[in-house]
Amino acid sequence: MYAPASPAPRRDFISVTLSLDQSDDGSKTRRRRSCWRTWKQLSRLQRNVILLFLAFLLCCGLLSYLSVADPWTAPHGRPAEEKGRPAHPPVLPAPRKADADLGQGPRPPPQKPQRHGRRGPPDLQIRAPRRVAEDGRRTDQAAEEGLQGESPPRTVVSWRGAVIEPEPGTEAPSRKAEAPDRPSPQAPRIQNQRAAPNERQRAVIDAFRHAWAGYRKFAWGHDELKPVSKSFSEWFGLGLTLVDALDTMWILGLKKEFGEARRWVSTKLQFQKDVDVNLFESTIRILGGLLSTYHLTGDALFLQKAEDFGNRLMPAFRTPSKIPYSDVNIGTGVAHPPWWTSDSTVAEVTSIQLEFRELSRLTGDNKFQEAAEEVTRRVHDLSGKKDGLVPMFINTHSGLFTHGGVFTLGARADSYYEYLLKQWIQGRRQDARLRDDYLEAIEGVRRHLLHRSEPSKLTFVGELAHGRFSAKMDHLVCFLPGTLALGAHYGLPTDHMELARALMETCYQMNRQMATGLSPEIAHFSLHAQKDQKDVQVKPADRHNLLRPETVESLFYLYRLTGDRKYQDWGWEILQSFNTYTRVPSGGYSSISNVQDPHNPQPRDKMESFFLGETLKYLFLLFSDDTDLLSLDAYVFNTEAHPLPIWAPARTGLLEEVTGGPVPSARRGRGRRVWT
Ligand code: DMJ
Repeated sequence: MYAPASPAPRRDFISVTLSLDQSDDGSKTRRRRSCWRTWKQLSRLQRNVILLFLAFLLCCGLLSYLSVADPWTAPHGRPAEEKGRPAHPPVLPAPRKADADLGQGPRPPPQKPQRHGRRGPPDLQIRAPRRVAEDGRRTDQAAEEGLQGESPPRTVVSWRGAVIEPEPGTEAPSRKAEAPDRPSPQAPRIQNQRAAPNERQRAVIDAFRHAWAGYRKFAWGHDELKPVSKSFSEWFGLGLTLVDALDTMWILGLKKEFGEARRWVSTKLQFQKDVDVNLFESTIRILGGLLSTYHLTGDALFLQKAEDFGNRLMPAFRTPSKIPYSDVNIGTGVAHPPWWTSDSTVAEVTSIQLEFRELSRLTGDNKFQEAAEEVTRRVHDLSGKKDGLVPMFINTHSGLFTHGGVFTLGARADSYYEYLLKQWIQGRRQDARLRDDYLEAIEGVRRHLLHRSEPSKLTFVGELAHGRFSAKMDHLVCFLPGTLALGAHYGLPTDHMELARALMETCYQMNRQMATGLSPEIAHFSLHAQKDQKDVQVKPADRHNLLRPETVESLFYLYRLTGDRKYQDWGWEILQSFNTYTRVPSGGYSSISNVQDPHNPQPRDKMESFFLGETLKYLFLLFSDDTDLLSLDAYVFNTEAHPLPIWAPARTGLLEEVTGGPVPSARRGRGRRVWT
């Protein structure tokens, strides 16, 4: 107990002595009285300091709770009024003169490189990375020296802390990975036999070029462009936008841009870096981007990089439960969960399988596939689901769901459902468990999450928290119409296609009913008809738009699989809105803070890598009438829009790709096929 020697004098320092009193009999009452006496004996300064410290702890606890409970505790605000769109809406900051020249190759932005800032939802933010290691610098230098030949540097790294020693799993890519340096069977069709781009596709190419110009001038080789401040931000320090955009450039036919980016990958992209990466985000964007670019180009460089990167992610799976940690240091091989929890996000651990499975198929090294599929197996067996719907968190020690009772198809759960279907398709529809889990989940959605709004009766997918329905739908959920349509194309119930159409209309209205024509991050739907109230309501905290792809992604699937041109028209409207409200004249596009104010959409000064990797790619494909361009019978898109081949029947060999699967009737096009 605290025992002051004399009546507490005022001091300019704190001295608290805690000792266990041997004579204390341990009675709670005595302890409480003694604590109170002790408290009274403290000086005011001492009490204030202690109170301040407790308040600080309380704030930390509250913040941490909010980051988990955020979706459920969004402040209720009056729906903002929708204003008419001005004929000449305000543009984002005007370009500077110096922006003109693009021919001289990328110039470094006029600022010091930033340290790796953390990005993403607050609950994914992790500790600041350590310095780039000495050996990392040497590796970079080595890469520079090897520039002429453009052969990727063959570095040997270690997973044992700072000790550098060879280990088979982290050596330069295996012979198998180096071997297939020919274009995949699909690649020539994409590069040489496609029709000239139509007018709308040319508009997408123009948008891409504009976005790329900003990235090239102000953020070259960095993760993300900050188009308004003409600078960049780092997340992993791996040229995220560039890698995410590689296959889009190839598909759009931007050879010059692609060549320049390829050279950067060859000479600058190094994974021997002391940096933490998020397993999911880096898998879908970097690993997925490298694998799909390899498939489209046949260029072994991309497979070598993919294998190197995949190896560096593997320590994430070394957990007691085999459920991977959220983060892994690709230089030291140390993996860990976020500092405040040992949980991982369910969507994150279940949306890396397409990429890891494909990496195994290409390299012949099963460890990637085994690690990822073990997660699928364990999640399949888990209790705590509600009619196929999964909670949002899973513990890396116990392997069990945590924070149960909350069910959403939005953030933290979304791509779990997407990857059930897509893994089933990728594996030639052999694994019935994946299909059945998917079917059960869609029935769970119907039973618990599907409602209709008033007055227009829009079908939407809400959320369920401990038995209470919330009429709230993330824009992220707009991946679902496309996924449902894809499932129906592969013979799943036809009512999935009906639901897809209904949800597609809703996602379109989430854009259409905003004054800018762009969806908010989260929409709330009116459940009861009220005078002058629209179906889609937005709370002040939710009215931002991050240039996300989900609506146009689903429009692509719906058009490709139904041929209904209204979906192209809807996508065209959205592209116009991006151009009107998010295009920064000096280069790039910016996410905005207020989709309801066309006079001041408030640019947030950030161009997410998925705008190039996904949004513009899906728009380009949506406007194409060529169903052979990345045919849905030959490719499955990962959740970052990177196309990966559907596997061929085993007898045709590992490196062959399927161009239609075991198809009973229509091999391609829009015909519906049924098989199980
Ligand atoms: C992308 O990184 C992926 O589509 C992911 O599945 C969800 N979030 C973004 C796009 O909104």
